[in-house]
Amino acid sequence: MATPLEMWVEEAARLTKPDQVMYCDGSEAENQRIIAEMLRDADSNALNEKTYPNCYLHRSSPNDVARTEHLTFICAPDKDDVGPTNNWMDPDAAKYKIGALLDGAMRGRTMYVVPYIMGPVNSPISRAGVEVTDSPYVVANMRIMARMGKVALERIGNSRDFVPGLHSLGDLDPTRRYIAHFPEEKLIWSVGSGYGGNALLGKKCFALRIASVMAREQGWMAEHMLILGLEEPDGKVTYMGAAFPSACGKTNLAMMVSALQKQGYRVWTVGDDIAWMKIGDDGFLHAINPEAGFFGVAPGTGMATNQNVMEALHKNTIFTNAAMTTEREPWWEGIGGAPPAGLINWKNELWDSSKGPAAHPNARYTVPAHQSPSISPKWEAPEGVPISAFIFGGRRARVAPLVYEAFDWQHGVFVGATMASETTAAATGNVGIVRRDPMAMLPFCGYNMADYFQHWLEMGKRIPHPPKIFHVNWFRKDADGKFLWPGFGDNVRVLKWILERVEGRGGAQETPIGYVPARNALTLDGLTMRAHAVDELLRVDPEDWEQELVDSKEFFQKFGERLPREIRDEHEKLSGRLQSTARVTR
Ligand code: O2Y
Ligand code: MN
Repeated sequence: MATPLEMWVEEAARLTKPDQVMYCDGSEAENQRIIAEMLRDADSNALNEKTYPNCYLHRSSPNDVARTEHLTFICAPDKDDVGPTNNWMDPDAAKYKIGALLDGAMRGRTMYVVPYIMGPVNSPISRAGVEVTDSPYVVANMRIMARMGKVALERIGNSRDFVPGLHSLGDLDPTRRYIAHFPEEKLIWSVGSGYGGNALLGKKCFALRIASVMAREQGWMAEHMLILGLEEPDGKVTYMGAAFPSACGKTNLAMMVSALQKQGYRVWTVGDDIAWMKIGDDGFLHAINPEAGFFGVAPGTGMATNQNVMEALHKNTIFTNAAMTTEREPWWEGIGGAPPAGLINWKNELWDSSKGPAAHPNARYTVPAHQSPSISPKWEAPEGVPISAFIFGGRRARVAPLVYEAFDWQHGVFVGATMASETTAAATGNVGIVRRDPMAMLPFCGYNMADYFQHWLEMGKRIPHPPKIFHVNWFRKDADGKFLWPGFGDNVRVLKWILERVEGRGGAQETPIGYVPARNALTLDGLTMRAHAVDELLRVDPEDWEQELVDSKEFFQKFGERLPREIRDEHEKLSGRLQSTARVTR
């Protein structure tokens, strides 16, 4: 008798009509065959075997270089369940429309069946998925990003307990590209893209969009959060989850080399992008990293910004849309040094400066997480790590201070729900535009975000020892437009204050928006910062926050009556606190 997995694969094959179907076991021998298949295409190269053993460079189609939010759909019967911040399609209409594109899409190709586990193999928090794909590049990446093959097949066995995902490159035409999620069926269909989040279905599609729906139904949390451990001089490690919109240095924070390492404060990486969290028997929220690798942005990454990842990248890594030197080594802007002569750019052309950046700005590396020197000894702990603090963040030139702590869980949910960041896309002229991105989940929540806020509020009532909630902003600028805070490894100074607050000993001062560090409560030794700059970093300007309230109210209005009452209450409370501060200072 066929298993549910085999039956689903047969159904997918009936639709897409591949020449052959190959079940992946995840072995090294199989991986070498898949890589050989990948290299048969002109768009992939093996890199320097001496300096980058087992590393490859893949060039995607130039029209397929990033996730495509406008082509990403949540397909639920009721549009209101999907909410105003997602694209909606009726499930039957989606099956009809996208089914037509998938019909025969794998003719002449191999369908690879990739069973995988998101999370440590023996963790009760982990979940299984199966991706069928016609892209060997996707298989090779999935093998790095998830626990793939035999282990997953064994876990799934005869059960129907897996999230199926059907992926085909199609013809890579953006007008025939769809990334569709069916939350009722817990099913993913993706066609027309071979890139990143669109094609590696375990990542954003399963681990966030579908998992966020499962988490709400089952009482846990699937969040767009890095997970780090901060070790103190006595060896105790405190774990924190942090959510940032893109371009806020999330990977660098997760893999930071601490500026306070000599004083005994060290940062350990558990995950760089996604956290799945359940309430443990000890009453703490326990987090696992569902992924096994990092799919990080290469440009801007160098020894000065992320030494750990740079050390990790020298073996077993797939680079996507990076440039390549004459030595067959990967190269990108920000790796350090001037572009070497003879560079081949991401489009496979001999590069010169008239051609723009040599690497695509969204060029990526896919690297096994365990290769990072910063990887936590607990990163595969089946029970996960207990989370003591959540950190929300954004890129704000003015409004948000360096760090503040929410008054309580409900206020913290409001802080997350009002998260916003300023855009950095200089190429399009869109610099400094404020974008709301609640909990950094706007593109990744698989259901109505108003209900998502409600889920956060409900979880707060259920967690006996909830994490304290903080907000950080590494990007505040002075009147001359210069960054006030050095960032990178010095961000550990802020983590140290957060840790001290968790332990009930950090000095704090109350403001209308929450608690900021008291004067001298931040460890700044070794930094040459003027007292004025520190004051400026921590300043809360009531006028800026009044404007912020206007802006967030406008955003919340999208959700109409569905917005939880508690969020409205927090909005009013903040407004009241700002007004009384204004009265006192006037
Ligand atoms: O453009 C893509 O497909 C990748 S997006 C991505 C990759 C790794 C981690 N996070 C993200 C994101 O967009 O949040
Ligand atoms: Mn992400």
